[in-house]
Amino acid sequence: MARKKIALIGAGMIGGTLAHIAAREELGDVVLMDLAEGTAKGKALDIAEASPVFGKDSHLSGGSVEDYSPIKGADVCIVTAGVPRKPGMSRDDLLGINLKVMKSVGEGIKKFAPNAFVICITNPLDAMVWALREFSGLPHNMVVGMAGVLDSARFRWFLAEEFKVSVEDVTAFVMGGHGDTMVPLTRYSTVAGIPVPDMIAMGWTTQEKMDAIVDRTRSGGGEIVQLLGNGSAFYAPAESAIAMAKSYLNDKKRVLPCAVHLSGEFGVKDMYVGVPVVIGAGGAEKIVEISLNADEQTMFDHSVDAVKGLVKACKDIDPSLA
Ligand code: A3D
Repeated sequence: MARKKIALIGAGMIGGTLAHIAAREELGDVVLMDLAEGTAKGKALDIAEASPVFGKDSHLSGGSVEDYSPIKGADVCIVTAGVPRKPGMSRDDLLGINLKVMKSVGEGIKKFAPNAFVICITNPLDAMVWALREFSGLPHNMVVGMAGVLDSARFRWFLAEEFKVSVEDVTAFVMGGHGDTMVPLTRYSTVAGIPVPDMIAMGWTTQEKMDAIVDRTRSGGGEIVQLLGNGSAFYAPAESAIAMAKSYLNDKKRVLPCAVHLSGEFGVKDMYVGVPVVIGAGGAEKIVEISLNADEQTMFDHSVDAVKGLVKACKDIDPSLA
């Protein structure tokens, strides 16, 4: 059987990390594409030269987005092309620049990889994945956004630290848009199946500490931006997108929080928002429409409104999207 092909559009901090993980995990051949051709080729060559040491076989190459033909026939495309935040910037400040990038990337994918499963990471995520889907014209189930896996991983790590238990035994859910309005769902977060509210009742933590963890989850991206001083998180975002790609490539049918196209689910139409979804060989196969209590619904609606504003801004900037 021929190897799978993974196209990484954007060879910056996340793109390079994705290439490294994909090669180490032997997910398939890797093509790194960037405006900066030297960066894409240099990172591909550097990882290829590491492969005899880590002992895995895959072909790594780099190319310029002047010519998208190297992504031809890709099984998975992961898009990080664009600019990241600088300290003091919100994700939404990136909209104008990254919308133009989504247009060229979407057209490249449409022409050369129309059967790929596409994972968008570029911010502001929920609006960019929506625009990327529009520009590419791919089926909605084959274009998803990565944010919820990352936000939930941050939430899980904070919970594991608080309870002093293995990260493996903590599950957590973050829904909604990938911004300050995201909705970390304590009620659906567990330690080995025990809901977090029960952990509070058993005295393992307090409501105040949980509230602080929820706040820290919401501003988790900003915390890293401040610490790095230049650029944003890349290890955890890359790991999160790889988990989504593996679920698709291996038809694992994992239930992951992803930005997916909603057509009436949760009362939302023609928008991408983070919700739990089954990812398998059919792409985004089935949305899990969990029930929300009144407070959670209010937070979710607030988050959806924020995404709506961003989609409207995209349509205002590029009338072809209206
Ligand atoms: P960075 O290291 O700057 O890499 C971006 C790359 O995109 C650079 O190498 C650019 O040269 C390249 N690029 C710019 N324009 C184009 C174009 N038109 N075509 C192809 N390549 C282009 O950034 P990064 O890797 O740290 O982050 C990438 C994106 O992911 C940013 O928009 C971040 O805000 C976003 N991000 C999202 C999350 C989520 O959870 C959703 C987390 C972290 C970062």
